[in-house]
Amino acid sequence: MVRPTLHCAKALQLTLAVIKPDAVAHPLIMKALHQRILESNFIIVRRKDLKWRRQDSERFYAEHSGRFFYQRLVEFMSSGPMRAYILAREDAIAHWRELMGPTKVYRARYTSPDTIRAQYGLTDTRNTTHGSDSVESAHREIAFFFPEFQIEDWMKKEEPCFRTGQ
Ligand code: IDP
Repeated sequence: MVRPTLHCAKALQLTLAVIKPDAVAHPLIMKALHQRILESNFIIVRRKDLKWRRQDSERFYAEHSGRFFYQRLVEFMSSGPMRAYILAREDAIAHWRELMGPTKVYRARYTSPDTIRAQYGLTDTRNTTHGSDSVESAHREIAFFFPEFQIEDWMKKEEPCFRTGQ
C-alpha cells in the first residue's frame, strides 16, 4: 500500500477508480495516470488488473441498457484488460471525478483541458477512466471489483481517520 503524507483534517472517503482498456493498452499513459494518483494525495488501498467478460460489462452498466451507446460501451469495456483501484483521501469521490473531467472527451478538451479525459480520452465511449459518483455507488462498485474487500472492516481497523473524522 502506498501512503502519502496524510493530514486527517476531514474524514477519509473511499472511491473506485478504473483505468479503462483504451488507456491500459498504452504503458506510458498508465504510468502517467498512476503518477497522477500519487501526486493527488490518494492512498492506494488496493489495486487489481483484470479483464471483464461481456456479462460483467453488461451487469456493471445495466443502468445504461437501452441508451444508444450501451452496446458499444459493453463491447469496449470487455475488449481488453483494465486496472481498478480503491483510492482513499478526503472527498475522494469528488477529487477523482474532478481529475477525470467530463464524460464527453470533446467537452473535456474544451472546458477542462488539464483533466485526464481531455488529455488521454479518444472518444465519448473510450474515455480512459471511470470513477464512482456517490458514496453509495462507490461502495457498490468497490464490492463489484473487489468482492474480497471488507469496506467496514478496513475503515475500522486500518484507518484512524475513518474512526475519528479528524
Ligand atoms: P461517467 O463515466 O462520467 O460517470 P456515465 O454517464 O455514467 O458517465 O456513462 C458511463 C460511460 O458510458 C462513460 O464513461 C462513457 O464511456 C459511456 N458514455 C456515456 N455517455 C456516452 C455518449 O454519449 N456516447 C458514447 N459513450 C457514452
